[in-house]
Amino acid sequence: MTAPVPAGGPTLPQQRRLLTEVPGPASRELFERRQRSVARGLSHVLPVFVTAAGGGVLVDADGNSLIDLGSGIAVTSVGNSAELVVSRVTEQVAQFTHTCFMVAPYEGYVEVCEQLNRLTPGEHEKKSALFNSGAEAVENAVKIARHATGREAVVVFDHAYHGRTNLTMAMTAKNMPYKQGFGPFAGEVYRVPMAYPFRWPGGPAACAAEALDVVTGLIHAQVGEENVAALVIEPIQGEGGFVVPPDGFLPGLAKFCRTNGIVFIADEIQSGLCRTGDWFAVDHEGVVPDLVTTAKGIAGGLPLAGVTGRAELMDAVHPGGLGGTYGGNPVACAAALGAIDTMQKQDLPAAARAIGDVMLPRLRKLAAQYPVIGDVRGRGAMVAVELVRPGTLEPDAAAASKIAKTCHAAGVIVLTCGTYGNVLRLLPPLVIGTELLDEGLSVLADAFGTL
Ligand code: PLZ
Repeated sequence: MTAPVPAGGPTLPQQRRLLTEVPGPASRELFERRQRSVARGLSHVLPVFVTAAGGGVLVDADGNSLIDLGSGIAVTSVGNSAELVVSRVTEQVAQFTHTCFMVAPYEGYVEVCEQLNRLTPGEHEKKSALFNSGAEAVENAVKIARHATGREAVVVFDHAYHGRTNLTMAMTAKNMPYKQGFGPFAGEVYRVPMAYPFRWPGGPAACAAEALDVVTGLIHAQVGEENVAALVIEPIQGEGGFVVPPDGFLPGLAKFCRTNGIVFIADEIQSGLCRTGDWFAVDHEGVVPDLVTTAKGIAGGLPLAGVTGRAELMDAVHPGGLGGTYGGNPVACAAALGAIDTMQKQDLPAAARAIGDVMLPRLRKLAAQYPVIGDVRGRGAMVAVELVRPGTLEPDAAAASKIAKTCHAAGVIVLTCGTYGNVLRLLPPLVIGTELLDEGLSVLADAFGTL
């Protein structure tokens, strides 16, 4: 028997309520069907089948209401089925669903590009192009940089995540599960160390300057500055462990790129669109990238991604050189306009900062209590704890997985990440209520007590 399905969106009762174990019998039955029909290569954080979602909760097929501290991996920043997303999408879907922007254009696409040009850092003239997924945006940013510079090499970082297509697999650092068995990978991708304060051999205070020296030294010695088309970096790394580079590192890289004619690409797919308390994570230090990739939070859950940047770079590519059947689909553009409108009207950068002001002190208190927590880091509503064997840097992935499972069973969705799988990350919708957030954090705190 499936429970009656409530309507999703912001009117969904904002509560944690467990009617069955998690996952319950209805989800387990659906999971059996899933096992028979869906490929094994797709995995789940938590196999509950969702029937409604809104604000900070997901409701499953058994009627359980779970607190969402993951936002579908930083996507539903405006909340699931947010009011302005639903109204714009509903209007658009009744009007027309597809023309292909390359066949016959429509205003929504142009409007999303205008918004991205306005919101991304820098006062220079900008242009944008739209795609379907984050990986596709990264691929296109590299295409544009290569075309504009006439160079081939791409520099990426340890712990980087840029996607699952062939080029972006090559750019992604972690082998399992993303790359294992999927080679050969695209060439001309060079990896350099990331400024990772918690794990920097010389300690956090020396990290920015030393990492800059190492990175620029490696590029000079092993690639040659004049061969580098682009340097691609997540201003706060996502899948790789929510690594926050120390102040000075990103501005230093941007300067090095400027000096050497290298296109500086900020992959803001996870960190952008209000998540870290600014519109973009690079805003924190006033860094102005040449190109910015966006996806995830931009369209309230519909598939849309963008590349935005200096007009002269974006326009370097010949007509017809960029595109795709669905890129900038009109329904996805309508969703993006609703999402961006919501971010502005509800001042979601401020909401993200307020969430960080609740989460970080509580997590730091937990860290003082439980030595398994080696580091607490992040900004705004993009925050994580890294778990280690007490007193060492040895990653404790088992502890991270156990805590996540304990939270799931108690009705709170938390995600893990990190090259070593030992980081618990929190990415609540930016519209989550304070009480719900508090309750979610209490469940997490209790989970540490059961380790
Ligand atoms: N760049 C910084 O975070 C997507 C990946 C989930 P797509 N991160 C979630 C998974 O296991 O597939 C991501 C990102 C950064 C690029 C991407 C890729 O975005 O929309 O998943 O292609």
